[in-house]
Amino acid sequence: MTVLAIHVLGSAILRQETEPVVAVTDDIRRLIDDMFETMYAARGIGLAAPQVGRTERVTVVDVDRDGGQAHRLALVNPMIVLREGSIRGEEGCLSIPDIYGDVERASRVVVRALDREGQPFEIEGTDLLARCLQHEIDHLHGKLFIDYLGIFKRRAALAKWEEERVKYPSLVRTIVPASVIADHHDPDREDEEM
Ligand code: K1U
Ligand code: ZN
Repeated sequence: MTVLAIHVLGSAILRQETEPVVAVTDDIRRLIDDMFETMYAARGIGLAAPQVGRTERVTVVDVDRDGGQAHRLALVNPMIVLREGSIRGEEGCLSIPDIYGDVERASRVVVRALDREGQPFEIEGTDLLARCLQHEIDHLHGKLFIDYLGIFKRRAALAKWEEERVKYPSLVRTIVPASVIADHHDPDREDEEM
């Protein structure tokens, strides 16, 4: 499995509509596995294909962030079939590192998707899972959490991002897996970016 580079705000692919997956092939399964590897290495709770430079309608989620198998969710062609309630909560994005904002989302959703084997399933999400599913499905339609911020908060987030983005001249983040950091740990350098 491979830890993939993550595209950051400014990379055109983050604003593109994805393409529905016609068949869940070995290539899609490899993409799913690499996306889980990347999401855990970046310490995220979700990741969508455009964030790793791919146009397929695929996302992965694990809101428990313990790296175990039990809570892994791979969703191919996910679609929200029910939204209920509304709640504000803080969001971050692996494609806009160090920027956070409060977003109003449905408090409960039901999502229909295909799994890693191409089998249809439905998942109900509340709390952080509901928020994460909505955030990831937005990514699959070119939408980012900053789009929901009011004008002033959005302006402030973008101004902070202008300072941050100089760290990513090629508009991608290279994530160093925790195992590599442990092997070459330099106590004077605590961040994980390369
Ligand atoms: O898609 C992404 O960019 C991943 C993103 C998912 C997400 C985080 C928070 C709310 C909704 C969706 C992240 O994993 S950001 C990093 C993170 O782990 C985190 C940040 C804030 C709250 C909880 C987790
Ligand atoms: Zn995101």
